Amino acid sequence: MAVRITSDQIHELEAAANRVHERDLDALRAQLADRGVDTEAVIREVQRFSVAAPSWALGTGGTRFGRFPRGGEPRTTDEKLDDVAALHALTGANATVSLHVPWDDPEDPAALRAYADELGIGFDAMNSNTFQDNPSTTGAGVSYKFGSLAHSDPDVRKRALEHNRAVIDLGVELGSTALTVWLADGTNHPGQADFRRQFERVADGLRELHEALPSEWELLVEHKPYEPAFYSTVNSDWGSSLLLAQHAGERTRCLVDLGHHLPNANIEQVVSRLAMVGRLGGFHFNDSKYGDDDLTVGSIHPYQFFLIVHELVAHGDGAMPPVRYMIDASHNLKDPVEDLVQATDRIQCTIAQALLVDRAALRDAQDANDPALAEDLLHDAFRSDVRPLVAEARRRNGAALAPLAMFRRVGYRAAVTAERGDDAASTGL
Ligand code: RM4
Ligand code: MN
Ligand code: MN
Repeated sequence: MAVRITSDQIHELEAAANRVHERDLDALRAQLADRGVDTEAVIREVQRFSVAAPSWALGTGGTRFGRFPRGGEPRTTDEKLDDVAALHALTGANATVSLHVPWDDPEDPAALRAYADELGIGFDAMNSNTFQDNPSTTGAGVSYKFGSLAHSDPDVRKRALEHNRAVIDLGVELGSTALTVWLADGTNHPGQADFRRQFERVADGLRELHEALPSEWELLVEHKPYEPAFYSTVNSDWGSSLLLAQHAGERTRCLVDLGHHLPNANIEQVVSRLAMVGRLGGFHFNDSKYGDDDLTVGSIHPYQFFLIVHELVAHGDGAMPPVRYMIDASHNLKDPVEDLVQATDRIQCTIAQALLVDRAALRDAQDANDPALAEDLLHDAFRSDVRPLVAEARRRNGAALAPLAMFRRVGYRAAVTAERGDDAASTGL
């Protein structure tokens, strides 16, 4: 019997904490009212927001130097859904899961969908995997060692397209409406392949995929500058990604993984550009110090993350615009669910902070060429402690005031470890 966390249970366990919360909330409300902030609007927007959990990050991640699994990892996609349901109960903001195929390879998609429905979880973008050979998708005589959609061999390209189409078919059965394509295609050695021919093959492959999209579906292309390809990547940056999206068709948009930029890239400006031309498709939230570190979003560069969310809220005219929000992380040390709780909390807090920016005053300061004032307007919002507003949004959604503490209090990991065992291995990163 799966372990469930319920709103009633949370409510009961947090009864005593409510008084302190209300005191903090009243104090903050009074302060923000003086600044002319509509706190109810901020709470409502945080309540409305949801971010998909990555199915591939519910188990322990690893590096090429090792992996240190913990107990109670989900053994099946059903058990991954159980973990997402627990996460959603705690945060009120993870109503969907993003699957990765064939790491997730359900035998009975209708049954999986029915189970997700029962848990109140939906399916966000599907992810295809043509970066690993897998007998069930690659087949005999074909390998992605030298690429997939960019491969010189038409058979390999055909197989990669077939896999992507199969992922779309599975997504249709699950009620998803998007496919995210991240390719490892590239080169490790100068001269290994022709940049242009590789790019053209990928562009044509994506166009074929676009043609195969059901109505209501969109295709997301995700760029990444390096890894596993160490010399060149076909979809290496937002410019390449935009070219690919434009070539593929109008329902193809660019997905921005926050860890997929070379050091010091101005990601908030990338977001602004893509949004401006209607090609911003979604996000993979995470943070990084050096490369694609897949650390908790906001843990290394919280101000940069704030500036990104500020661009979004400005673009959405005071609301998070309707693109796809997903977390993409790898949990080598932390409990995966704990990290996802933290990531979701950081996103919720950053949305609340970005909503505090006085955008009319900012525009005036920009037009008056007053960079000091403009910066202070951002700084005032970023320095605000919005945690009581976020806790209130969660409380109103039936979730926890303090989700990490609640996760520990209900003993979720111990309970699932008793059920799933100490050495359960999850598929994924
Ligand atoms: C990649 C990229 C993709 C993810 C894989 C597992 O670096 O971020 O989004 O699907 O990792
Ligand atoms: Mn990603
Ligand atoms: Mn990545």
